[in-house]
Amino acid sequence: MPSSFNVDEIRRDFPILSTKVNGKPLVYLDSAATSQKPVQVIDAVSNYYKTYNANIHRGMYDISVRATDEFVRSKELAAGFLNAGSYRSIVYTKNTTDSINLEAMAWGEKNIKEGDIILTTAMEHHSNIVPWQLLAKRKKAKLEYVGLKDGKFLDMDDFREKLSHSPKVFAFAHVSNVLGTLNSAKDLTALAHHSGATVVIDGAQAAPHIRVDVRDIGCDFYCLSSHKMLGPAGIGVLYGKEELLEATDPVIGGGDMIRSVDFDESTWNELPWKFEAGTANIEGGIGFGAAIEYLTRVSIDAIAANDSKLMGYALKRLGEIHYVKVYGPGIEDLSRKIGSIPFNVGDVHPHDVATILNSEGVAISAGHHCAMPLVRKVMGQSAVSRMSFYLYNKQEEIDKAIDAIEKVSKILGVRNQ
Ligand code: 7TS
Repeated sequence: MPSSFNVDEIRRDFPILSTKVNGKPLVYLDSAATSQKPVQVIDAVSNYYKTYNANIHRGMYDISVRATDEFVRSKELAAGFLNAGSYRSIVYTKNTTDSINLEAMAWGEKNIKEGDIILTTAMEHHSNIVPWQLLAKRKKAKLEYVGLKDGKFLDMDDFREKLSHSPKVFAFAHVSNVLGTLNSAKDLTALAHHSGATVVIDGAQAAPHIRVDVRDIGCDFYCLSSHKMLGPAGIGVLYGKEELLEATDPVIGGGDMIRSVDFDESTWNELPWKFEAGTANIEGGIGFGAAIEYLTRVSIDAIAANDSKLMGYALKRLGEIHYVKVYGPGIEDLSRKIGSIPFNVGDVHPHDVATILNSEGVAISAGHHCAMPLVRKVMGQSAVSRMSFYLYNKQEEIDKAIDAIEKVSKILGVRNQ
């Protein structure tokens, strides 16, 4: 486990990074889709299965007590990581999608009425659009979107205008999974609160990369996925202010979420358990705890600094290729850009770009990135390529990606779009 930021040392913790693809070392530039996992996380999950696999909250024998303790400890780690104040604010879900849906169904069901305005933005992942569409349809509410300026940042004039109609809720991405745009969560939250809106933040692309302090931001709800921040898939967080979670009824009923059950009615367990019906993703929680310990040990600030260095280098190298078009914030906006670079290689279809890069061992993603309104309506593209970075990436991997992009031009010939 590295004590200070040393990418070679970090890379040794990630077994997959020494594998080969098509005979070439894997260059993994798709961490925005999911991150790779360090051996410390793999071992934490494996160790649970091998030495104390048991259901939790049963407490009658040693291994169940240990499993419960480790699971609760992971929530305490998550609460500390987000500066949430207490693990009572940390509801475990399957992922960011599940967190936003839970929020929209539980809080939204009670608080959104016919004619109310739900406000989100034009740079959202589908998981921060579709749950609100479903809620709006159920409640006959209106769904509105804050537009973008120059295809990069939220249009603050449009935001202020939309806030003047007093939306009930404002849901936005802390960081866009396509553009890499970092939204100023604290400022947006303050403005939305001033207009009386409840604030829900999709932190799927922010929490892995930057220090997130939910109490300093002041948001009401914050959502993230473990699998994008070194942890296992199948576990995510819905952070909620305790008083809001207390005032919200659960939407899924069953074991573990109750205090008592009678034939006619039931009473709910205390926070956060009242939102977690059924046997939990115990190994997921334990692995997520190990992931948070890893990120904390490396230091999230050091990770952010390294991300920014890689981002600057990649933007510079891509900017040198005349037939590559980069979208979203560029090198002049480095402090407001995190994780992802969307680009196109002339008029070559992004799927062909990704396929040729794959032949060189370079993994990038291509398509609409589950943000169709952004990619199609705002960026005017049917698809884009995207490279994304994380703490284990090196400058020389970006060089390999650039070489592979030049190979695309040699193989297919490229016309500027
Ligand atoms: N919100 C954002 C901003 C995301 O980037 C993603 C996943 C989600 C929500 C949903 O996360 P999940 O864990 O619930 O699936 N983004 C991506 C991506 O860009 N490529 O694959 C998944």
